[in-house]
Amino acid sequence: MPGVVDVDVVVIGTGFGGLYALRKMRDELGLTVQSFDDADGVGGTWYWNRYPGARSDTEVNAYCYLSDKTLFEEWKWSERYPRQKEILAYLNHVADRYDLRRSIQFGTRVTKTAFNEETGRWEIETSKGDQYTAQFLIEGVGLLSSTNYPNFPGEEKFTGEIYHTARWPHEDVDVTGKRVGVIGTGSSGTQVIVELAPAASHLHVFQRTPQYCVPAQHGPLDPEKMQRIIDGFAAYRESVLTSITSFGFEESPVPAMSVSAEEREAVFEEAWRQGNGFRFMFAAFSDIGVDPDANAAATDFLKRKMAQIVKDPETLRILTPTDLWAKRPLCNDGYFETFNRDNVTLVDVKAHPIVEITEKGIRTEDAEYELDVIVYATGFDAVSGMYLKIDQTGRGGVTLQQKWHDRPRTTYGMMTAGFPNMFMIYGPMGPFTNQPPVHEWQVDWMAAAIKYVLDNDLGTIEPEVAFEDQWMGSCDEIAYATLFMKVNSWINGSNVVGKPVTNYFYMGGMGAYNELVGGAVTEGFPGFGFGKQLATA
Ligand code: NA7
Repeated sequence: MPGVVDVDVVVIGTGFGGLYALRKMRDELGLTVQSFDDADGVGGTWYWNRYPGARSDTEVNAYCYLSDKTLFEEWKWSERYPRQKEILAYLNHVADRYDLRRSIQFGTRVTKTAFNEETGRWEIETSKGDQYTAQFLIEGVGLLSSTNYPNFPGEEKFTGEIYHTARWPHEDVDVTGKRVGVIGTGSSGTQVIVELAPAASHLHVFQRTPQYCVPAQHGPLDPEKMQRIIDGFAAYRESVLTSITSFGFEESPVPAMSVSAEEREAVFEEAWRQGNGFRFMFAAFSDIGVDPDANAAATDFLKRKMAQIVKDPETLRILTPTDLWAKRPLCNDGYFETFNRDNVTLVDVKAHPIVEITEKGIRTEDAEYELDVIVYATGFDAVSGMYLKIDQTGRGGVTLQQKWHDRPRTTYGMMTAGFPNMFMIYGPMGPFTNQPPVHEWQVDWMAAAIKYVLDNDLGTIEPEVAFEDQWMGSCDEIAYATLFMKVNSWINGSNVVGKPVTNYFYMGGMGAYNELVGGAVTEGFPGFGFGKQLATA
């Protein structure tokens, strides 16, 4: 077709996963690759989430690529938890170092993908009107990328400034002397609250559900620790990819209730001192995320810590969670301390929900709060949201929106039956872990699948429906045995109005996933079907 460009692989997205997919497919497999990104630069989530205070809450030794030791050695991080600017600089360095930009079209959204059953190729359209065909389609569109923007009535009347943390402007937003309202107290909310409070004349925090939060213990990077990792790099990478969470720390094998109350207290105290939410949840004891008693012991400790920090009893009451600790664990320094400031007020919007945005600010059921700046820290239509924003059609004219109407269905979180040769990096029903090293692992798996198809002249690969059903069943069996399905959060889709509330993850840990899914490569991809490509480009 005239004007249509044929390539081997189209990659959507240039975050951690998309950049690595481009490099892997183009430079290691020697395929022709075209990448697209809606943004004007690389970075994915780190391009968009520029809000004050934005930073990784994974320790940086695991929040980076681990596939190239030289890259790991040459890039010098400054802090234990890098800020958004530093992570974005790293990803820009990666794009330059591997000469990736020449294969990326920025400012271009992929709007439509359709599998042509006669040619065995994907037909891809973009917001700029480009048309491509590709044998393989890799979607690195982001787990936490499609914003959740609550539709409060009256927003258009507000005369001040409105921002969403995940769509923060590129230029600095100066809140000095301004009355600021932040809606939301997840990872983004807690970070932006701590950062904006000192500058604002007054900060109102509109909290719907209270959160547990442990200290991060921010600080400079420990160069000796990094050197130890470099010295034993292969073993370190292996340990990350065979652990449960891939966070780069040693997880505990010890159940919380198997030790004495005194010992438990000492372990929690040490975990608090070391900082990091995931570390507290997974390195203190083995079962905080699955055993209600272990979880209660942890929350009892965390509530006592909060009570030692927060001075005003009513603020403490509103801030104190009453449910399990089974959202994504947060960590941040100075979060609860911020509520001791004279210029910070906590508003309980569970008790009195927001009813509208007015000309002057936010009106809840019982009061109106006058504001100059409103910050939505309301999170994401996570996991499946970005895939469903693209008009995608697989075999038999079935769209992804139709297939996933009741819930997203995938095999290994990387492919979905009826959509041959379409791969998802960290798609639904993939492992619940720290992401960058797992992105690399999954892209390596995709590269092995693609190579298998090409070497054997098979044309396409796709999961069989019955096999996908088995995967879904085992994901659900594991997830419903955890506590994460018992508390509302983006992990189970309950944060977005109208979204299916269900399991979105494989919660068996990266180590088990690595063994099970990695084994498919050497076994010739059991459970997958292959079809001859009917025509070549
Ligand atoms: P989260 O963790 O989903 O947090 C969103 C917050 O916004 C949370 O406190 C929500 O309260 C609140 N929210 C959402 N909608 C509303 C409405 N309509 N009214 C009041 N409050 C609302 O998103 P984040 O961006 O902080 O973090 C997402 C992930 O990104 C994080 O876990 C890391 O993995 C990185 P709720 O708890 O739903 O009552």
